[in-house]
Amino acid sequence: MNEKQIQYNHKEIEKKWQGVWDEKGVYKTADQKAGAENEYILVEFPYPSGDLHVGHWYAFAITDIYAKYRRMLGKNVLFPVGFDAFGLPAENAAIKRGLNPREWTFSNIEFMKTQMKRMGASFDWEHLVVTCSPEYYKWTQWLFLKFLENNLAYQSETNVNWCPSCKTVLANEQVSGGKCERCGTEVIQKKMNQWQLGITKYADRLIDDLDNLDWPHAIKEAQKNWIGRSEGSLISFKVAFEKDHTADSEKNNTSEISFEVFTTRADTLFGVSYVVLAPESDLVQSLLEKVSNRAKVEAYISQTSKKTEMDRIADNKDKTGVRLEGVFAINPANNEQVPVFISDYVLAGYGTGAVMAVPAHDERDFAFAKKFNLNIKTVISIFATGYSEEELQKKYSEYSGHEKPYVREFGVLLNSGQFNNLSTEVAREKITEFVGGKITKNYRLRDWLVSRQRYWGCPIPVIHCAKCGAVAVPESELPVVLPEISDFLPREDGKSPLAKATDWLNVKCPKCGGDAERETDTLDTFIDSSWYYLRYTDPKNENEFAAKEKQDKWLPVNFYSGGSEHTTMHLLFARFFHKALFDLGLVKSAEPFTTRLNRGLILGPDGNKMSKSKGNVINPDEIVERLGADTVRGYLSFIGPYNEPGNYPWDLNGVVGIRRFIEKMCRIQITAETSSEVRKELSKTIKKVTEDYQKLKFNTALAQLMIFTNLAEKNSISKEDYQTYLKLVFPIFPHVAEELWNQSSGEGLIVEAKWPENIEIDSSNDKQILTIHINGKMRGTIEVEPNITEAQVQELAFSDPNIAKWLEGKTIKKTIYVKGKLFSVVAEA
Ligand code: ANZ
Ligand code: ZN
Repeated sequence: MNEKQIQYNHKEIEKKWQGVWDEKGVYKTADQKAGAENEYILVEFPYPSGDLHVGHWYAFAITDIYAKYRRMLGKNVLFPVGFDAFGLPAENAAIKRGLNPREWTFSNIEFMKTQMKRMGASFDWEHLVVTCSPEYYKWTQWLFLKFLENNLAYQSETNVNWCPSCKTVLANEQVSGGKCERCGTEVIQKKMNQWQLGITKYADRLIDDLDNLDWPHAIKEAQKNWIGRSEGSLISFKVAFEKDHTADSEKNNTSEISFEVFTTRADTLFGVSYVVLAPESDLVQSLLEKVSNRAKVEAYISQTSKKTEMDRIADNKDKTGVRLEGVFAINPANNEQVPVFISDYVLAGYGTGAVMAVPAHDERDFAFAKKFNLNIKTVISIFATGYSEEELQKKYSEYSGHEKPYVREFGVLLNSGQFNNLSTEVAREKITEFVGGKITKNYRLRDWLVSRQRYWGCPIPVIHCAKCGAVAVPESELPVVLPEISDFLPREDGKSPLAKATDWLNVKCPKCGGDAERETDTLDTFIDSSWYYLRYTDPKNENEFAAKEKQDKWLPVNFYSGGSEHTTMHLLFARFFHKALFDLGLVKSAEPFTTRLNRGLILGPDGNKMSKSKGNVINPDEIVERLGADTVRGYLSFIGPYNEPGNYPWDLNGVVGIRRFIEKMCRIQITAETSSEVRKELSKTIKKVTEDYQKLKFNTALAQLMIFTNLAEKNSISKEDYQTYLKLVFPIFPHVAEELWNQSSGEGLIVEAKWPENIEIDSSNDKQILTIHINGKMRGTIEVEPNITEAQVQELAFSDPNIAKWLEGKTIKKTIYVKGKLFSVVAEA
C-alpha cells in the first residue's frame, strides 16, 4: 500500500464539511424520531457583545461534544442557541458612541453567528432565540401580565442608586467605591416607585425542592445561602420615654408604642443591654419628636442614606451609631429598661429592622457595646449542665474574661431567672413562649426588583391612568414595541429615556379612555433569561409562548451547562419563574432543569482572568484560522474534567500538541486486518471513551484516544476497526473525523453514524505473564502460552539467567504452579 499523503488542510476540511452538514440539515431537530428518546441539552446563551471569546467556545463547543455523543447513541437531541440581547452595553454604546442599540446588537449577532458556525457544533439554528426581538419580548410581556394578574408583580417604593449630578439611576455595577462611575459624584440612595416580582413567596419551595434535583451539592448550598432562611422569634418590646424633670415620679413613662425584633437567639433575651433600630425605619421617624438630640439623630439618618447596603453589612469592627436620648425599650423578659440606638449595621429591609442587642454573644453587638461603653452581660455558658449558677459564673468568667463574645449556638443559660440551666435550644422556645413571642422564619431573599430606568430592555406592558391606576396593556396590543429614539440619556427626573418619547408615552387608558401614560421602565434582563429555554422548544410560535405539545416533548431540560457566576441569580430566578408558571398551569414540571453543571474558567496565558486591559485575551478566531476548529475543540476538551469547575490557563504548547495529534490521526493506515494488540486496545478504548463521555470527562477520553492512536499508527488496523475509531473521535474532532470517514469510503456521513458497541475480546489465547518466586521472594517474570505445562514452565524459568542465578548450588525441594499466575520454588543449599 502507498504511503498515505498527510495533508491536513484544516481550512479546506472544515469549510467543506460545515457546508455539507448545513446543506443536508443534519442538525435539524426532529420533533419525534421513531423509537428515539428526546433529550434537551442546554447551554446558557451569550450576550451579543460582538466577539466570541474562548469562554464561549468552552461553553458551546465542549457541551457540543456531549450533544454529538448523545445523538450517536440514538437520542433525539435539542441543542439550541440564542442571544440574551437586551442590556446595558448596547445602551452605553448608544450614549458614548452615538450608535443605535438595535442596529448595534443585531449586527453583533450576525457576526457572532458566523463565528459560532466555525465551531462545527450541532446547533439547530432554526431554534434561534433572540430576546430583543419583538417576536420574543411579546411573550416576555405576556408572561409579565400573568404575574401581574396573579399578584406576583407589584409596584412599591424602593431605594435605587442615584447620582445627583448625572440625575440618573445607576446599576450596582456603575457604582464604584460609592461614587458614580461616569462623573465621580457620591451616589445616594433614592426612593422610587418600582416593579417587583414576588419571589419571596417561593422561598421555601426554592429551598425544599432542591432535594429532588440532581445538581452538584455546592450549587444547592449556594442557593440555600442566597435565600438565607433562618428560624427565629419575633419578640415585642414596649417603648418608654424619660419623664421631664418637673414631674414627681422618678419612673419613666411607658408608652403605647411597641415594636418587634427578629432574633434567632431568643435564649439570650436576658442578656439584652440595648436595642438598635435601622436608621431609615418608620419607627425612628415616629420617635423623633420625643428625642432630645434630634439634630444629631437626623444627621446620622442622612449619613446612612448615602451608604449602600453592601457597605453597611461589611464586616468592619468600627461601629457607628447614635443613641435616641430620652427613649427606652422595655425588655419583656425582666421589665428592664434599656437604651435605644440607631446604627447602620441594622437594615430596615431584614427581619423587622429592629434588633435586641446581646453584646456578650454577638460579634457586632459586642463591637458596638465596646465602642459605646455599654453593659455586657453573659447569659450563655458553654459548660454542661449540673453546675450551680455560681459555679457556672465563675467558670465562665475564668474562661472568657469578656475578651470576645461567646457566639456559638449551644450551651446552657445563666443569669436568666427561671430559665437558668436550660439548654439554649430548649430555652429559645420557652423564652419566646414566656414573653408571648412568635416562632417564625425569616429570609435574606428579597422580592425581585425588575424595574430598570433604561431604554434597551423589554418595555413593561402597563399604562398609568390618574383614575384607574396601573392598567395592563390588553393582550391584543402586545407587543408594546420599543420606539426608535435618538437621545438615550435618562430624563432629568431619573425616568427612563423612554419618557422623552412623548408620542409613544401618551396614550389613552385602556379602561376608561382618559389620558394616560405608558410605564417607562423596562424589565431586568434576568427576566428575559428566565424563560428562554421554554421558547427554544417552540421559537416561532405566534400564538403562544410555547405550545403545550412542544413543551411536553422537551421539558424539563435534561442537561444545563453554565457558568458558576450564575449559580444564584439566574438559576434561582429561572426556577422561581418556572414554579410560578407551574402554579398557573402554564408548564407541567415544578422544576426547569433536572441536571446542572457549572463549568470552569479559561484564563489567559499569564494565569489571570482574560481582560482587554491586561492584554491577555486569546482570540479564538485567530487560532481557528491558523490551526483549525478541531484543534481548539480538542485543546479545550483536554484541559481538565468538564464536570468539575476549575481554572485553566491557556497554553499555546498544549494547543500545538493537539494539532500534532490530529496530524498523527491522519497518518493511520488501513490494512487488511487488525493486529491483536490493536484490537485489544480498541476494545478498551470503546469502553473508556463511552464511560468518560457520559461523565463529561472529555480529557481522559481524549487521553485514551491518544494511546490508541499511537498504537494504531504503528500497527495494522482494518477498515472496520478504523471506522469504529473515527466514531469515537468524532464528537471532539468532527471535521477531521468526517474527512477521514469519507476518505476511507465510509457509508453515508459519520455525523449520522451510530455509536459503536463494545467489542468482546477472546483472551483465552493470549500470552500470560507468570511471576517466579524463589524461597518466597519474587525474582522475575516469564511470558508463556496459556496452555503451557508445568514442566515447560520450569524449563523456561530455569533457563532464564536472572532466575537461574538464585538457584546456583541449591537443591530444589518443591515447586508450586498456579496456572496463569505464579511459579514458586523452594530450594536449599
Ligand atoms: C439577638 C441575638 C443574640 C442575635 C445573639 C444574634 C446573636 P440571621 O441568622 O442572619 O437571620 N438581626 C436581626 N435583624 C437584623 C437587621 N435588620 N439588621 C441586622 N441584624 C439583624 O441573623 C439574625 C440575627 O441578626 C438576629 O438575632 C439579630 O441579632 C440580627 F447572641 O438577635 B440576633
Ligand atoms: Zn383610566
